[in-house]
Amino acid sequence: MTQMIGELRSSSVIKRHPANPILTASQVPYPTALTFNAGVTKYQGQYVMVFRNDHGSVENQTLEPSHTTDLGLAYSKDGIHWKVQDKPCWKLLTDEIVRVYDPRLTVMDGRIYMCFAVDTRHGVRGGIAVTDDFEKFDVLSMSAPDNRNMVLFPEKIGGKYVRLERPFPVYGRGGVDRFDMWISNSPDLKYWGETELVMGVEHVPFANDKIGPAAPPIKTEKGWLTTFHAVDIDPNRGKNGWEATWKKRYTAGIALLDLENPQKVIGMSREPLIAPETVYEREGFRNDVIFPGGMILEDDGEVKIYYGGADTVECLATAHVDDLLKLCLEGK
Ligand code: BMA
Repeated sequence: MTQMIGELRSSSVIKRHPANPILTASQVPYPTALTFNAGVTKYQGQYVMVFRNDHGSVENQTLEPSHTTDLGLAYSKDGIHWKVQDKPCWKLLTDEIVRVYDPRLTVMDGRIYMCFAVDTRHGVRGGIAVTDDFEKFDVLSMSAPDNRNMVLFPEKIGGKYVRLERPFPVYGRGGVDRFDMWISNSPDLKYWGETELVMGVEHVPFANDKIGPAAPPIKTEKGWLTTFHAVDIDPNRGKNGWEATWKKRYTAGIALLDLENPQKVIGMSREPLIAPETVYEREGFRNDVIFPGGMILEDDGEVKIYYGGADTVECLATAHVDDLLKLCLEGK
């Protein structure tokens, strides 16, 4: 029997930006219905965002299961106000790939690496591409199904590239969602292995369904600070969004991983960092979804956390890095 989680509140260290939602479909100069789950980083002196566009009709609620998705591009000088480019930057549709979504950006050695998910006719896969200009993307690797939510650490650790990831071992986890956070490494970003478990869903007190990596980790003196998404399910939720069957809630958690051995969790907040509370998080295509995809540590210690709200819009929350570290270390 699944244990129900009940009411959840965001941590008091989090401030939602007053300009939220910071990006909506209305700011996009080409057809899109939902604009959310962005990867965000700083590159060449400005903020850059690659966001997910889901097409279809919001009014007619024709978004699932036949909708298609592409990735849009926006730039910003302050990380708050965004100028969306006049066309999507990536579609990646083939006979086999049905859609590309949930980009995450990591800058390494002056290049942008983008992790992404694809739905294919033979399973869900996660890929890594590299670009210098958001016009040409070279795909470096694609996982076996079913795996996604990959995020790259921004530097090599122990001489290897490292990523967090979230395979979906349905058969081995009793035929239901019981999905966990894993880590792999690679000598070249192409071949991935030495895969190990980082955190199980049962380790997160505010999840009863699944967890997965959220934004790419940031480096601090105390360890790698990393967000994750945590999902709880409640069959009593009723119709919870535009989809008749949606019974889940997505919150954001925060954890601290060891600098040299990031498989090791140093600490984790026992409570969610961000739980759905505002109208743009509580009501949309899927109600009650917080889905972080970007985290930036500013020079003054402010951490910007970008997240999709209700699978509909893109939002920003901030916190001081010391407060985030404290949450993780107190929760050990
Ligand atoms: C996950 C992914 C995300 C989405 C979330 C909530 O499984 O599909 O893209 O934001 O569900 O619907």
